[in-house]
Amino acid sequence: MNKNISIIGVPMDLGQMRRGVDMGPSAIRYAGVVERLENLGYRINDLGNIEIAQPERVHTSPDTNLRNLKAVAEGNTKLSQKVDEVIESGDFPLIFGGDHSIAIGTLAGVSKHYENLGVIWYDAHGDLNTGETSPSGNIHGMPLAVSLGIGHENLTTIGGFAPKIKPENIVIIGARSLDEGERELIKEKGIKVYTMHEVDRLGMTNVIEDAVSYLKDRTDGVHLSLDLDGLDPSDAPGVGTPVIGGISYRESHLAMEMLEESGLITSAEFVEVNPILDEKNKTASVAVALMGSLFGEKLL
Ligand code: 6HN
Ligand code: MN
Ligand code: MN
Ligand code: MN
Repeated sequence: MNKNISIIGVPMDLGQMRRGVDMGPSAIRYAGVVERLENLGYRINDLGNIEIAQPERVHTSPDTNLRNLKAVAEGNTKLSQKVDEVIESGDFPLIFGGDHSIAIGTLAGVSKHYENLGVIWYDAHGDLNTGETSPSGNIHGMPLAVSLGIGHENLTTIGGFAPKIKPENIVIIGARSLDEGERELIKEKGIKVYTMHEVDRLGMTNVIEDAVSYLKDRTDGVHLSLDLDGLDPSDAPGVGTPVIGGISYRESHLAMEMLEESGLITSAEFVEVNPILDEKNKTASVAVALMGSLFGEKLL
C-alpha cells in the first residue's frame, strides 16, 4: 500500500434529509484516525474539509425533484478537484463523509487517472437511483448511477467527462434495500451484486475472494466506497438510513484485511457517519477500526 495518505473531509449533508452527517469528518478524526494510521507507518497529510454550503441557505429549484442539486453539484466539483490533486501528488486519497452523494465528486476525481477503475460499493443500498426512480429525491441514493453517466447532467458531467466507471467494473457488497428502478438497472447493466443473501450463504471470505479475482484482471485501480450502513445497525447505529440484517463488524474487519492483502485498493472513502444519531461515537470508531484493517493493522 502507498505509504503516503492524504485525508479530505467532506461535511456534506445536502444529499439527504437528516441533519448531523456533516459532522462525520470531525467524528472520524476525533476517533483517532490520524494516530491510528501513523502508528502503522503511514505519513498522513490531513487537508482539512472541503467547504460545503449550509442547508439554511440552500433551496430546491422548482424544475427538478433532486433536493439541493446546485449545492451538491458545487460541493462535488470542489471535491473532484481536490481528489485529482491528491492523486497527482502521488498520495493515496482517503475521504471522509458526509453523506454518500460525495462519491460523485470522489469518483470524478479518481477516475480521471484510470482507464478501468474498479469500484467496491459496500452498502445496504445500491445508490443507483435517478430523479425518475428515486423514492426520496435524495441525491445520496444516486451516486453510483451518476458515475455510470445516468442521471441529471449537472451531476454526470462533473469533471468534464462521463461516464466515470463501467458497469462491469462494479461490485456491490451488503445490499438489502434496493428500489425497483435500481433492480432494473442492475439487471440491465449486469452489475455484480453480493446481497446479504450471498454474504450469508458464501461467507465473507468467499465474497471477497470472488470480488478480488473478478476485479483483478479487468481493472487498473480499485476504489472502496464504504457506506457505514452496509454494517448492521447494532454495530454501526450512527447512520441516517439504517437497515437491519447487515454485515457484522467482524465480517467487515475480515473484508478490510483481505482487501489489504489483495493490494488492489488505490483510493477509499468512508461515508454516512452521523454523530448525532450515534451512540458515544461508536460508528466513527468502527470506521476508524476498519481503516486500520484496510491499511494493514495486524495483531501479530
Ligand atoms: N445511502 N434508496 C433510498 C433512496 O432514497 O434513494 C435510500 C438511499 C440511501 C443512500 O445510504 O447512501
Ligand atoms: Mn450509500
Ligand atoms: Mn446506504
Ligand atoms: Mn483480524
